[in-house]
Amino acid sequence: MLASLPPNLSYQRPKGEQLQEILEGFIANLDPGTRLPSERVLAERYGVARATVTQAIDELAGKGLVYRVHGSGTFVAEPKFRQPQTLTSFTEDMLARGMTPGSIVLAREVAPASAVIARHLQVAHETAVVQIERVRTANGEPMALERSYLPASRFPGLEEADLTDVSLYTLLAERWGVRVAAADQWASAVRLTEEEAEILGVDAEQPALLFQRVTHDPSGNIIEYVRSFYRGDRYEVHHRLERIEQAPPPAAGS
Ligand code: 16G
Repeated sequence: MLASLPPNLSYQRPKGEQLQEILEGFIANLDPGTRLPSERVLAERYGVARATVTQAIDELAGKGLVYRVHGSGTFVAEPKFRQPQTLTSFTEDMLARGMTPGSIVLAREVAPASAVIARHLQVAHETAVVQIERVRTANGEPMALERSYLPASRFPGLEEADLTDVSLYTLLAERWGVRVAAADQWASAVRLTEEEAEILGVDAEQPALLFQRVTHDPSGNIIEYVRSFYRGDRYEVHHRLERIEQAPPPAAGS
C-alpha cells in the first residue's frame, strides 16, 4: 500500500499541508473501510514528527474523509451523501440509495408556536402546532436530527401517530390526503449542542448542515416547517450551475 505514496516531501511548503494533500489523494483511490498506514509508519516515511501526522489526519477526519476507531487505527470513510435537488422525503431518498430508512421518535406534542415557527408557518403567534422530533437513520446509523412543525388544525391527531420508521409525507398523504408539491429550503453550517452531537453519534466539534424547509401543498398552503440537522461528516450539498452569458459591458464613453 505504501508503494503508491510519494516517497518524500518537498522543502518548499509546510510539511503538514503537503502530507494532508498526499493522504487526500491516496485515500481517494481506496475503498471505504480500508485501514490507513499507522501514524508512526507515516511519520517515519516522511521524516516528520508524529504530531504533524496526527494533525494532518485530524484535518481529514474533520472533512469526513477518514474516521478513527480507538485502538484499531484510521479508516477511509464512506463517500458523502448528496442532498437531493428535488423535493423528496428522507424515506424516498434512502430507498433510492438502496438503504433502509428508519426513524426514532424523540418527542411529539402539540404546543403554541414560537414567534419564529409562527412566522415560517405564516400563522398567528402561539397557534397550536404539532411538533415532532425524530432521529433519521440509514441502515440503523443516525444521519439527521429533525424537528418538524405542522399546523395542528390541519392535521388533528398527528401528535398521537407513531412515526417510528414511518414516512411523515406518506402519512400526510394517506391520512389527510395532503400531498407535498413544492418547498423552499435553505442550508447553513451550524454547531451542534453536546446533546445533539451525542444523539447523532458525532464529535461535538463536527459542524452540521442545518436545512430549513417550508413545504407547500399543490394549492400553495404551508404544510410544514422543518429544521433538519444533517451530519456534516456524511452529507454534502451539490449544485449544478449553468452559465448564463452576461451582456458585454457598455463601451467606455458610450
Ligand atoms: C427530509 C426533509 C424534511 C422532511 C422529511 C420527510 C431534508 C433536508 N429534509 O428529511 O423536510 O420533513 O424528509 O421525510 O431533506 P419522511 O417522509 O421520510 O418522514
